Amino acid sequence: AVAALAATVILVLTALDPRADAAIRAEATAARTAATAAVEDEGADCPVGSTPSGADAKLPDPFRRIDGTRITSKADWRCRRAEIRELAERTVYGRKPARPTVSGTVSSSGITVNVSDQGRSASFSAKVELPAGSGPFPAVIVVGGLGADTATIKAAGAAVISYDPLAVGREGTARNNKQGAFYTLYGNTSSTGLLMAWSWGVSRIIDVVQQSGAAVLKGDSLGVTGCSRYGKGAFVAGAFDQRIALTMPVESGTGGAPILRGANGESGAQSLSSAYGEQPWLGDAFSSYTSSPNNLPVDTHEMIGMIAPRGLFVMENPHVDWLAAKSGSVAALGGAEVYRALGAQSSISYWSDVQDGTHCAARSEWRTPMTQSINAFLKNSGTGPGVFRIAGSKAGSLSGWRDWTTPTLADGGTSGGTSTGTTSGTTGGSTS
Ligand code: MCU
Repeated sequence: AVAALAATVILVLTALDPRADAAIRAEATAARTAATAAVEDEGADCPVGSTPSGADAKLPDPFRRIDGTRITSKADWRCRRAEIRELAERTVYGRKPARPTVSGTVSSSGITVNVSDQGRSASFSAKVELPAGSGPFPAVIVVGGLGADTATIKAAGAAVISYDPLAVGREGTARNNKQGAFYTLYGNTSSTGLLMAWSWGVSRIIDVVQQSGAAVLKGDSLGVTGCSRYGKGAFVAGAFDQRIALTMPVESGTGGAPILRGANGESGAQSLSSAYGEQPWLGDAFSSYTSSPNNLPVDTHEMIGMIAPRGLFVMENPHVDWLAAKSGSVAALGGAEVYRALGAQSSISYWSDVQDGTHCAARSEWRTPMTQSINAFLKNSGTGPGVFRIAGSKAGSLSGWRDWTTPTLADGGTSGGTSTGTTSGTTGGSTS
């Protein structure tokens, strides 16, 4: 029914517009292609200097390079993003290794993923549920079983790929004995935390979908979502894989979307040391920052910037203080400045103004914007919701958190930026 409705919309558009249906579709596809990338990390070749030290109680300037200069063009964002990616790996999440050897299968009911690297191998799988109609379908990867509104996803015409991240990074282990497919490959003493391991698993599912050809699922039309701890994982997955067209973290709390500098000071919110200690979600290196987040060279508004200009819909719950929604609103407002600078403001949405306080409930308020997001970013139909609905009780103010302004970035080529320092990033296989 939804596919038929979409077809009707296209027909109506075609009737209103003298151009052919194909021309409209091509234009929409070009717009989408500009946002997503063919590869996981377009900045893997960018040089990144050493980690800056020094405390700053305000949010770091997303547009200022490690060498102190500011970017001036949209093209400069590629290597500035790589700096943020690298600093986030070093200090918050741990290393995401380069793609290992990946193989697997995709069917209408499931995906198998086989990974191997330097003689070690592991496998995991995911369940597939198709929407009505005929494929190939866009799809949303649902991290963990909690609370994702799979009915809305399917009603919008996207398949659901249910992925159990615990098979890739188990909870309940000591940091020096991590378990799961990621750690089978990279060692149980890897300093990479579970969120990044889960995110790596999402990327390997995408590898398999893309390798399989578009018989069942469309590898260039994939989203990711999850709630709570799996919202943290969905957030990290979207930030660290530029092939993901739509990221929808739900009620992710401390260690997810909310600014790390805000968690310890937000009334009732989970503290950084609590999130660090509850499970090995964050990387081992984060232990240095749990009581001094002002020393972090990055914050999550910049991880949101890593998702820009791709589709992002952040959902939060203002009724449970533990979930740090006020810090979440600041992250979204700060990250939106990157979207704005890149000319993609309508691609980020945030919504915490909801009635039902149950953690990970499927909320009626989110149905329409979620459907709109799937249509815009996974089906090339219309634009994203482009809304910011922040609950008054948890409305943070960006102005108190920044001392930088948002530049007008030129459309042209790259500028400035010395290339000193070590080249690093996703080229190495080591995670410790
Ligand atoms: C919001 O995510 C977590 C939270 O960080 C934990 O402290 C709490 O125990 O569980 C939440 C969650 O995953 O709930 C299902």
